[in-house]
Amino acid sequence: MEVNFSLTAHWINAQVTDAKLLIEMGTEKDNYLYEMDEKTLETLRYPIGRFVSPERITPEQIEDWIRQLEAMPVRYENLVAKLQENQLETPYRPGGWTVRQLVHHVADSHHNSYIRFKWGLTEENPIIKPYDEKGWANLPDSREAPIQLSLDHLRAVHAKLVFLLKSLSRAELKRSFIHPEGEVVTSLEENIGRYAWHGNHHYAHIENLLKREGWL
Ligand code: NI
Repeated sequence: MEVNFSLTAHWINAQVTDAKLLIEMGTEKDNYLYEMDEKTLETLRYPIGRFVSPERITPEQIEDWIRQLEAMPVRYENLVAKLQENQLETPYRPGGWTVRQLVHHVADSHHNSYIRFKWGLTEENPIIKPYDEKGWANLPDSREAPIQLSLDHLRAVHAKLVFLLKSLSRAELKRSFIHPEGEVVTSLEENIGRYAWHGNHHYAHIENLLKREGWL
């Protein structure tokens, strides 16, 4: 992946490889090549760690995840609704998505997740349809559209999703779907946790950027 963007430097070129992030930066006077180590990159990418499903998922855990999903749209709204255009166009890390792309991505991703819950509830172990996240994030509605569209979208999708999830029986929560990559079976209850994590994960990307920039 290669992304070009300008900050205070004259130009910056960031390349993410599997293990490290290479940043070339040019100012009026000098050019720099900065190699970010694997640990720093991992922390920037996974500020709250990767999702790990608990070995045993309790009803209390599920309730807590649902509460997190319920509160999420307002938390996002409070975090980003007042940001200026230049702030929305700032990548959360060198070579990463901008705040605008992150907000649109969360709405798109949770829209897909809502559909996966419905597939899982109405079909026997359906194989879900993955989507190209990076491709979607580079479509015009992710790169350029006002974030309010996705904040509204997220509010509607989460309201409907939470309504559905609160109505599910223990047996329905144990239903599952299959991801075609590696044929991984995911239960609906685990998927609730995954998307609570996913919302918090991207929220932390934005919050940490705002803190670093002194914008909070
Ligand atoms: Ni994501």
